Amino acid sequence: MTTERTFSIVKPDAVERNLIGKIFAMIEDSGLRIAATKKIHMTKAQAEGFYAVHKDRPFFNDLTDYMCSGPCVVSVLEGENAISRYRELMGATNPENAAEGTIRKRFAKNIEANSVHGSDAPETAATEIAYFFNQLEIVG
Ligand code: RTP
Ligand code: MG
Repeated sequence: MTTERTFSIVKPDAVERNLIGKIFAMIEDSGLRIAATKKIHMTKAQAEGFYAVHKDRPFFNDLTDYMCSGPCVVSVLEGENAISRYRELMGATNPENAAEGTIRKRFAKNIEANSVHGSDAPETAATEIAYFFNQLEIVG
């Protein structure tokens, strides 16, 4: 198996409630490593670019408003099978369906303000990492 990278966002609802450290602790306790991280406040245009894959979905405008409503923490996570492991740690999109012990079960407010984002495939991970970080900022 090879080391993989994935992209994570601690979303505005979680940053606003001072949950960055608790979410990072869950990430590190799971064995994933934080290879890069920074706090940002996205513009509407940046949020629309990031979630362009959802541009035709009914929730797109609400989602992009929410993602630029306050600061986020964007990170690159690294480890064996990091993409699927982080998706498992996050839990289901809707916290009502999220399993016990997941970040969304513990912290998410609702299906939109669901505390974290994680890439869903190697191609999206590469695109999302490059959207926010340059290679010099990532230290594995
Ligand atoms: P993410 O991309 O943020 O990691 O979440 P995901 O894969 O679990 O969910 P996805 O289907 O990609 O949706 C992206 C984000 O859009 C918001 N959402 N709102 N109101 C709604 O029905 C609805 N559905 C999705 C959530 O913030 C979701 O994480
Ligand atoms: Mg997604």
